[in-house]
Amino acid sequence: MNVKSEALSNKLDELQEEYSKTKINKATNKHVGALRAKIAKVKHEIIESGKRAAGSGFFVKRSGDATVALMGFPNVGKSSLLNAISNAKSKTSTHAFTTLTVVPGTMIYKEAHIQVFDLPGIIENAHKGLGGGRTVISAMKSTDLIVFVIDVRAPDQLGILLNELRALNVFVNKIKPRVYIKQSISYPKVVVEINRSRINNKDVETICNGFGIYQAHVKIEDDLGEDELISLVAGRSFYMDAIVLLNKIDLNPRYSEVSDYMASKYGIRVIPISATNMTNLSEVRDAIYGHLDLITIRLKPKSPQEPVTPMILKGRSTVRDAAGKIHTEIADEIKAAWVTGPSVKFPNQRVSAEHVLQDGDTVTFIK
Ligand SMILES: Nc1nc2c(ncn2[C@@H]2O[C@H](COP(=O)(O)OP(=O)(O)OP(=O)(O)O)[C@@H](O)[C@H]2O)c(=O)[nH]1
Ligand SMILES: [Mg+2]
Repeated sequence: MNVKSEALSNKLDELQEEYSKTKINKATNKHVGALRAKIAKVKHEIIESGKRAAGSGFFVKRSGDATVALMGFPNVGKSSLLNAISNAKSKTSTHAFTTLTVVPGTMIYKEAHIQVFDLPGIIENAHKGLGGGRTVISAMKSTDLIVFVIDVRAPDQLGILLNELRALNVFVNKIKPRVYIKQSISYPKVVVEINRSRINNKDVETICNGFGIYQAHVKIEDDLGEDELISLVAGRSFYMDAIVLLNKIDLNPRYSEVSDYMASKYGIRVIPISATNMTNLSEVRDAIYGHLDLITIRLKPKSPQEPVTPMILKGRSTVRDAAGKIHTEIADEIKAAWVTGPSVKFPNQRVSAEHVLQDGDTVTFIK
């Protein structure tokens, strides 16, 4: 951790301690408001300094149709898992901190090329930069799915990992709350409109002021807490999908109790596995593919001499999206398509360019 981020993180600790010690009443109201705004500002600065630090960290080159990050404590078996489900040969060993950089591997599933990143182990206080944690987490943010790897003998590691992510404004398996901020000098102050949220108008105004927003209309459509609003206003929140792999189940015959406990405690999908014994790995591949929300379609050329080519798309893509993946010009020219498969009622059905495709469709573009 650099000197600046360390100073900021100490400052945040001090402010938060002061905040927790201050009794909230009429006399202290103003002071509390100012404290909250200060906290918001320091949090923002920490995130910004982390972003810069991450720039000098490892370079993660995206390739393929989607990317996935393996995240977990050191020595839980991330590298062993990567080697088992992809073409990678990441170094493994019996001691912690074996992997020190990002190791990519490609997992091919149903014709999708899914890039899996093996990341260095994360430890408690990673969000403050411990063990290079900030760099690891920022590399993770650029992926489409988090795959937590947890040692069956230490299930509560998951809670620590979730807290580390939360401290860097990564919200796991949560839908992004709808918050709209329209700044304009036509508003006398921060005008707040809340539909249903535990946060109140005054808090919203204070937080906005903390970020230099004094004249605006703020509309909050979903329930969210103070911290979440702060990171949204700072424009730094990330919403990511995640699953859990409970590894080394060969070491605990009562692993299914652990798995059930975690699933209910954290409300997350848990798959018990053994990376070294190759147990449940097909379920892992299936879950990764499923959570990435990908579909595979087939493009049928007009002349039967040319080959049919598979194409991977995000779920709910249209005929025009598929055309756009070949070339933006083609996307503009497409008027319709003939489709055979799950998204239509009969083979070679003519559909518009806005038709939503499904996994397993075969498509012929009509210009
Ligand atoms: N018994 C058992 N051991 C495993 C399993 N998976 C991994 N291991 C062992 O756990 C140790 C650590 O595995 P790694 O894959 O290097 O762990 P890692 O999470 O990549 O560790 P770092 O790179 O240090 O973060 C090695 O000795 C592995 O053989 C498993 O399913 N069962
Ligand atoms: Mg490793």
